[in-house]
Amino acid sequence: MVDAATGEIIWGFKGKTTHVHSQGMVGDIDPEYPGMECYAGEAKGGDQYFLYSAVGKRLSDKDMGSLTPRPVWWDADDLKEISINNDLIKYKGDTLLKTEGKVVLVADLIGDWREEIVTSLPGELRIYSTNIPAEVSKVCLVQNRQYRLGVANASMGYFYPPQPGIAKK
Ligand SMILES: [Ca+2]
Ligand SMILES: [Ca+2]
Repeated sequence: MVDAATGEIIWGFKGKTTHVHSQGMVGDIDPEYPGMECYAGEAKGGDQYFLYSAVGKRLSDKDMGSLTPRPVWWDADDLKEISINNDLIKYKGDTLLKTEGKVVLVADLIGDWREEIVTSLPGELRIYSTNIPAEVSKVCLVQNRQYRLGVANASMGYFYPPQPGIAKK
């Protein structure tokens, strides 16, 4: 974790690593720890996994089942669910959805603040959208410039889920 303004390292893993995969996951998945959790794992000969709280507490060293879990706002609470392979799960909880095909995009396409999951199958592009009613109304995420750039970037090769920016105070 690096201070974006100065480049100063705030926290990190101090042990030896082999090849930490360039993708991981950042999202608020665990209500016990404020803010967004961070996950990564090793590929190419390494077997370590890292789940940290926003302030750098190591929460787990277990494999989540993918080097590229995708955080998704799916149900109606503030926490993100996680798309891992073809399961959409709540962290430490239930499976909410099973998808088919390769996940190629997670984005708020339809316009409330929950996100759709787009998958690719032979001859088919499929969009999964939540059917869980929300009791809170929020501005759709693509109104946020940083998020919109993230969605656009997802069409250019490696897919990294978009994150909304935070207004500067
Ligand atoms: Ca959290
Ligand atoms: Ca949620």
